[in-house]
Amino acid sequence: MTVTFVTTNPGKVNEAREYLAEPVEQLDFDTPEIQHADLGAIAAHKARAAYEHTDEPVFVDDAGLFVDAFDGFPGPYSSYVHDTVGVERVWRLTSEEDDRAASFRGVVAYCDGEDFEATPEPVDRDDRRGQDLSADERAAATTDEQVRTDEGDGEAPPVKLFYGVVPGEIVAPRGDGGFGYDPIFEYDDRTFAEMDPDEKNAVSHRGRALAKFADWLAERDTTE
Ligand code: ITT
Repeated sequence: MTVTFVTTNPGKVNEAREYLAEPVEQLDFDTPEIQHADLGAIAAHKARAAYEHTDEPVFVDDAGLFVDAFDGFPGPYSSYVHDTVGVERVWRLTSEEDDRAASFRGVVAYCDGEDFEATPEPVDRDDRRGQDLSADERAAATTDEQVRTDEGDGEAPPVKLFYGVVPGEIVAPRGDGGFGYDPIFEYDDRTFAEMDPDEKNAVSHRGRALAKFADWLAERDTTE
């Protein structure tokens, strides 16, 4: 089965192809994104919109850079900050802080209109909009889960979420590889931009989320 990765970002597609046994096709479509403090809610909404657009099995990815000294900013606003403030100035702002710790967080969200009968221990959040999750529920939503929302016209298809996190430190830009914030994110003495794609995948937020997604897809294929 071919899975379609709906994203405008070819860097993400290269990383996904390293992980998934299934052929991955990119659909370069700018899926509408809701504003939300929680990446999972953004990704679930994005996956459902992508599925409605294609009517095929799709996955999307939503990621962000969370700087500890700024209480997680830019986090879900990483794309906007990247395009406005820019990576160099994010580094300069962070360099004025004693604490330069940060993390990349990412969520892969999959939707194919099926009910995911084979999902191990799915959490069914029936009839609940991601936007209405309480703070406690959002805090709890850091494990892989199935999210179902009712968008009004009958039942919206469920979405399966896979989370990944990697801790690191913000440093002066180094390296030519990767994309986005990679040049200023250091993990184990190297920035992500100084790593090959497979090295980055082995430790990155996306790699961790994709590994879980790949396992789930493989298990689902064998149980169907
Ligand atoms: P989509 O079409 O998939 O949404 P995007 O590039 O807008 O592509 P996100 O909204 O998920 O993706 O990304 C938010 C920002 O974080 C954006 O500026 C990315 O370049 C950056 N980013 C995401 N993943 C990253 C990674 O692995 N390394 C460096 N920067 C990353």
